[in-house]
Amino acid sequence: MERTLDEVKIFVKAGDGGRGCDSRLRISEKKFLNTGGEGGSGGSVIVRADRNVTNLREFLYHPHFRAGSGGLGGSNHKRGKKGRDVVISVPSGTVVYRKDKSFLIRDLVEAGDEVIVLEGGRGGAGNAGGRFAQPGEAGGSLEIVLIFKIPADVFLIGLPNTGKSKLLNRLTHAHAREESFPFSTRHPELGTHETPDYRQVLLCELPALYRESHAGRGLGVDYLKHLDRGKIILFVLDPLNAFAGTLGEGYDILLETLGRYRPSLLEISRGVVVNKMDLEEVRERVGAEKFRPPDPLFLISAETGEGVEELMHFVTAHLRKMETPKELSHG
Ligand SMILES: Nc1nc2c(ncn2[C@@H]2O[C@H](COP(=O)(O)OP(=O)(O)OP(=O)(O)O)[C@@H](O)[C@H]2O)c(=O)[nH]1
Ligand SMILES: [Mg+2]
Repeated sequence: MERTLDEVKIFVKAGDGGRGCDSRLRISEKKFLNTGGEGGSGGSVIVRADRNVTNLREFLYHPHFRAGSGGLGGSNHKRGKKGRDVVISVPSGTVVYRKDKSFLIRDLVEAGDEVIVLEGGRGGAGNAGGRFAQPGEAGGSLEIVLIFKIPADVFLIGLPNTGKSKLLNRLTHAHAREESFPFSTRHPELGTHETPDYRQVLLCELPALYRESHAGRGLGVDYLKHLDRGKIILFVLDPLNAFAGTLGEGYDILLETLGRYRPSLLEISRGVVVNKMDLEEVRERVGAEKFRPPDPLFLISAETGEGVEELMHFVTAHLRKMETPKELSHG
């Protein structure tokens, strides 16, 4: 499976402004009129979210971008041609920062969102204004960091082997690897679920967490940065899991891992999914444990589909509620 590239650095340069023109028109024996036109402005550098771009891989190989220079001013007040803008296409969900990441330039959430990261240099004045013709302003240059955060609505997280991939595959057309061994999903997996009323919900499975993940063991916690964009996080649990003695313990490990990584992640809505309910042993353990998490609980089987419809009903109702403008939701 292809690695999702999350962060790249690129180097951009705006176009230089064109030189102004020095031109004189002789109108009589002793009289001249200055007619030199202004130089064209340099091209700008624009970063735009494009639905046809799905990752930042290309930038590893081509990190340099340069906009075109403005044309020279001409005689007879003719202005120089504007330099060619350069448009850098990135996936939706890309955050654009200045090089040290201390300054956020723009968060390009949706396809079509764009930002001018550098304006081209201004063209130099021509001598028509009575001054000497001027050289154009040099275009600036900048180092930019692009960070891709998966723009999913729903994230599936869990201890290893709880059935996240099977659930993702059941709900979407994804082909995430389902395996009987732990840590089989090594990179985020995405899929689009279509609801009965034709809405699209983007789901993402993150690689498994366990008690030691925050210390960098297993697959680490680096990919938790994607959760920033999530509207709902589903904790997928199964009571037979080798990485936790009980459902409660599994839940606590996940909650604690999120909180340690970034406390604000705990403010995102959650749902708890107990999977593998088709297995007798699972039903018995669930009955015996009397697990009562503080978040909405769903007992499902990703294998048979039992309980999945109810889960997605909760998810879509919640997403819809989040979209409702505040003024309307009062009534
Ligand atoms: N009986 C039963 N088995 C399931 C169910 N869901 C998943 N499994 C099995 O559990 C194992 C793990 O499933 P995956 O979907 O790969 O689990 P995962 O959570 O994605 O695992 P990692 O990505 O490794 O963390 C596989 O052998 C699945 O066939 C279920 O609802 N019922
Ligand atoms: Mg998986």
